[in-house]
Parts: sequence; C-alpha cells; structure tokens
Amino acid sequence: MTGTLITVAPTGAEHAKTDVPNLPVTLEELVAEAVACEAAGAAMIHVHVRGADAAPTLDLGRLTDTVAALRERTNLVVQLSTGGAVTDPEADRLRVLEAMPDSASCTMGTVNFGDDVFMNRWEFVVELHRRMRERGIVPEYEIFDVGQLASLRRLLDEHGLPAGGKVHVDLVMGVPGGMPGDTETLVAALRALPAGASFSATGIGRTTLPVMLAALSAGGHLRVGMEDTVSFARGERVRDNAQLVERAAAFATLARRPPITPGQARELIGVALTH
Ligand code: KMH
Ligand code: ZN
Repeated sequence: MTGTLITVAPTGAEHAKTDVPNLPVTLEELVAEAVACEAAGAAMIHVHVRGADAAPTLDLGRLTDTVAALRERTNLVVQLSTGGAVTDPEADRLRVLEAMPDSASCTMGTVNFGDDVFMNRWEFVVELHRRMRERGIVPEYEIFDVGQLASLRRLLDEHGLPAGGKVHVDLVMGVPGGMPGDTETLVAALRALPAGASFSATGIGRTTLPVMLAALSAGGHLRVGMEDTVSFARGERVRDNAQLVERAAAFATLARRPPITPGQARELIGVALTH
C-alpha cells in the first residue's frame, strides 16, 4: 500500500453549533460536506450525528438514515462512532451497530478527556469487538494512549481477528489526558502496534500538523476534520471540512503517497464489497 487513506471526521460530539456555526450538524449539511470531502480526496468518513437541537445523539433512526444517505450520495466507507459523547451510556453505544455501517470505532480503553472521563471498560470493549464481528462490521481501533495498544494486542490474542481479518488502528493524539501529539510519541506508539496492522493518526487542535507530518513520514494514513480541529492556522478558523481534506491530500501527494480511493480503502481495512 503506497497511497494514503484520508478519513474525514466532520462533526464529532464536542463542539457546539453556536460556537462553530459551520459545523455540519444536519443530515443535509453532513452529506454536502461528505460529497465535497470525497471530491477532495477522502475515502472514509467517521460520523457522529446530531439531533434537531444540534446536540450529539445516538438515536438509531438518525444513524440509520445517515448511513443510507451517505451510501446513496457518496462512495465513502461509512464509519459510525461508537464513542459518542462522554455522557452516552454503554447500551446506546452498542446499539449504534444496529445501523449496520461499513465500519465503527472501538476505543481501546478509558482515558481522561479534558475535564471529563471517556469510559471504555474492558468488558464493554470486548462486547463491541464481538458484536462487530457477528455483524461483519470492521472496527477501527481508536487509541488515545500508548497503553491502549497493549489492550488491543490482548483483545486480538484472547478474542481473535475482527471482521474482515485486518487490523486498522487510529491514533488520536493530543487529547488533554491522552498521549501527546508529537513525533516521539507517534514513534513509541508504532513500536506497540500489532504486527501487520495499518494505522492512521490525527492530532487534536494545534497538534494536527505535527501529527500529520509524522504519520506520513512513518508510512501511516491520516484522519482530519472539524471533530479534531476547528482552527486552520493561528488566528484562522477552518472554512469547512473539505479545506482540511485538501490540505491532507496535498501533503500526501507531496510525500508521493497520494490519496487512495474508497475502493482501495475497503481493501485496506477489510470491508466487504457487499454493503
Ligand atoms: N467523542 C469522544 C468522547 C469515537 O468516535 O469513537 C469519543 C470519540 C471517539 O469521538
Ligand atoms: Zn469520534
């Protein structure tokens, strides 16, 4: 694999629409951003949905409609967040899988998350892994701290490979409470990656650029989007998600690892072509 998988995470659960008016929160806004991001080089979309009040929700009807709309209007690999918001109960997070996305996130441990705690008990992680395999949904293992890679290796040892037979990891770096977003930490994390796994990385806030450059130089893939940063440069707000994808695609192309297509992304992470 010489190209770069670019995943866009357009919304997240943390920013308020009142603070970030260009955050895509309605289905129409989300689909429009997704179409633009695919044209700019994204191959996968990591989705959090919002309710009519623009607050994060795990409402199954909205999730199902969102998966259908993204499949109809784009060819992107559709990944739903099972992380949700820090306040979401485990049962609701597990129910996300009933929307039958191509892929879903699976965070490998509990981490302080700013002033909050993002809870991911071992039994819950195992249950997510098990239910995803049952449904043929490919996990992206989200790693907020290096020790969570040891948990991932334990998960694979004790419970076997996920649906699709491949292991894809996303290093989420620079969350206050998690691992820092710098080259040294990325290199340390890669030493703990399960053999044969592919990885992408994203840096929160001002760690976006250092993490992107470190990941590219280490042969990794990229996640960008307004879930992770709403600032494009010092004093300059992000215009839209496509702007972040365009920048990632430009760096990847300069590095001679241009963006891969959604079809190549399916092959990379093991998504069956039957969805
Ligand atoms: N919103 C964070 C608490 C995921 O999508 O799986 C969790 C998160 C991770 O964003
Ligand atoms: Zn997320």
